Amino acid sequence: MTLEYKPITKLSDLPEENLFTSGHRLCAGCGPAIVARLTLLATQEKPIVVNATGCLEVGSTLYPYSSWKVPWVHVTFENAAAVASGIVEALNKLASEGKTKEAPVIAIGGDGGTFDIGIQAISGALERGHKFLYICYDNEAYQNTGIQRSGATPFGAATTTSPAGRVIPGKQERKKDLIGIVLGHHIPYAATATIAYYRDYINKVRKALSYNGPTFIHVLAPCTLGWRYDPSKTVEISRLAVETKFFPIYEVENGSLKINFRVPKPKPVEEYLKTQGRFAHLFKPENRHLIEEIQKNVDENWARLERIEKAGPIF
Ligand SMILES: Cc1ncc(C[n+]2csc(CCOP(=O)(O)OP(=O)(O)O)c2C)c(N)n1
Ligand code: SF4
Ligand SMILES: [Mg+2]
Repeated sequence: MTLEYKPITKLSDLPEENLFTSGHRLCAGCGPAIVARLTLLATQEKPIVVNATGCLEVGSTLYPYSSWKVPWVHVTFENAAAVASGIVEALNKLASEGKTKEAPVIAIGGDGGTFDIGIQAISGALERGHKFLYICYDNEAYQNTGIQRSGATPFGAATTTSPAGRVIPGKQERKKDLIGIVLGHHIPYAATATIAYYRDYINKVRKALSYNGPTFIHVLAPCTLGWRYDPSKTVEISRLAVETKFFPIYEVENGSLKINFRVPKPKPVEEYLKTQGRFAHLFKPENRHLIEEIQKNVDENWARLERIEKAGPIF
């Protein structure tokens, strides 16, 4: 189902009823819970949601309860995109026979279910061109099973499978370029976002659902438990990720990249790192050079995005 793009400018433009209800068992201050709330506030028509295994699914649907006041399907860790594409085609067939209404279809999965385990199903669905929105809520580790590192965990972060200690100072590999991977499928819309900039995120969900093809949003969603910070700081940390250019906010429409927040006076990356226990070891004298390395990577990544933006459409 293709919806007309109606951006919001103020909170009162949103519906009063939230279709992701309170009473779930996600942690206080859980970033992914905020993603779910904002997503269901954004959709103009009731969507069908396909949810991969992970904190969001486990914490919002403890049998016999559910926080989702929309049709919602839990699928295995690896195949949210495959199930979503099947639902899209079933709806198309039924609608063509006048047996049901069309509905927007949204697949949502964590970084483990997206960057790593579900990537094959996502690639297939994007390549086949089904009209659905895939949202990756990125809390930068396999949080539900005990904070294991994923392909989305940033360089230097301590997790239970990249512990900071005598052997290594946290994760030794860089985060995958997820948007780069999905753009390899020449989809019409892909974007990054984070919860502090809720209007930007809501409008991106609306814009994505207005495209007649597969669309993708990668939304940074801080995790109080795995990132080790006070639950009251979730939004602040999500904003700092943007203000330090650690997590650039941009969108790519029909191959043209636009940086949505230019950050005229970026804060040093350590302002972001020091807010989280997972990076605490980087502040020891013997690891300070790693903060410089992270700053260099952040600056290089930003310069790369600016080059792509300036060069014009990439496909
Ligand atoms: C194929 C498979 N492997 C492992 C698991 C166990 N498992 C359940 S949730 C989860 C972590 C999910 O990580 P992510 O997708 O990042 O979501 P998060 O829990 O961080 O929200 C894992 C490993 C599983 N359910 N299925
Ligand atoms: S562990 Fe992290 S992602 Fe999971 S419910 Fe708690 S805050 Fe949310
Ligand atoms: Mg995760």
